[in-house]
Amino acid sequence: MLELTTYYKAYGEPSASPFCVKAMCLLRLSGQDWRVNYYNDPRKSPKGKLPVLNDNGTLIPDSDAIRDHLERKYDVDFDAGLNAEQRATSRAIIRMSEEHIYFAAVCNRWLNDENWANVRQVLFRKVPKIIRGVVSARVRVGVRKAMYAQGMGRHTAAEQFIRADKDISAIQTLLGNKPFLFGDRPTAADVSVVPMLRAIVGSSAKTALHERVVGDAVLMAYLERGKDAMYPP
Ligand SMILES: N[C@@H](CCC(=O)N[C@@H](CS)C(=O)NCC(=O)O)C(=O)O
Repeated sequence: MLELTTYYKAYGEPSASPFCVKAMCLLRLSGQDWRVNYYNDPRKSPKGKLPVLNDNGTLIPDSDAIRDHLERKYDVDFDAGLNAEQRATSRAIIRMSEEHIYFAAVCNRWLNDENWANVRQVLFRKVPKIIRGVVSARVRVGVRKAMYAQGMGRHTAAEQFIRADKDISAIQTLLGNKPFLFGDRPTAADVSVVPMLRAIVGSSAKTALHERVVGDAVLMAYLERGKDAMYPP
């Protein structure tokens, strides 16, 4: 049996982490039987992050490695039907989503003071109330340092928005009027993009980034379609 360790549900998503949701989508689309193991502390996982897939005792950390594993071991091709150029574009979309939009989303969620009270309440709900303030503040300091080191945290919220806005526009252009990024059915790029943008939709504060996604009916219809087609039932 395949078991996926992920963060708990939050903001209407099956996990607080878009990477965990992505891994759930990969598992659903793979057609394999799997179950979820909710856990909020990534420190003991092989790379100190979640998701982690346990395939009969073999641990596979990282959603990209989970994809490779499913494709190799279970003979799945998440980009079936795509030609070489489309596969290359897919890889670029995934990188833009996971290595750029993601960091704008993290800053929006964790570092925006308008969001913080809600984030602390939702993401730290399993932490006893008496230590919740201390624990959440410590984690937030870690996120701030990580975002500074990565680079996104060096920009103001307005600058972060300008950067993410261009990426979202690129996704909209690539999507056009199609149901999914490469046609009528979801492929690996949708598996990455949909949870990432839906994590922004879940932001409790009406930030510019949140409004950018929520305010676009075509994009919102795409995210809803993606949820129906890829999310765990
Ligand atoms: N490249 C990884 C990224 C996973 C990741 O960044 N997970 C975050 C949550 S969204 C995490 O567990 N962070 C914990 C930490 O950095 O301490 C993947 O694709 O799985």
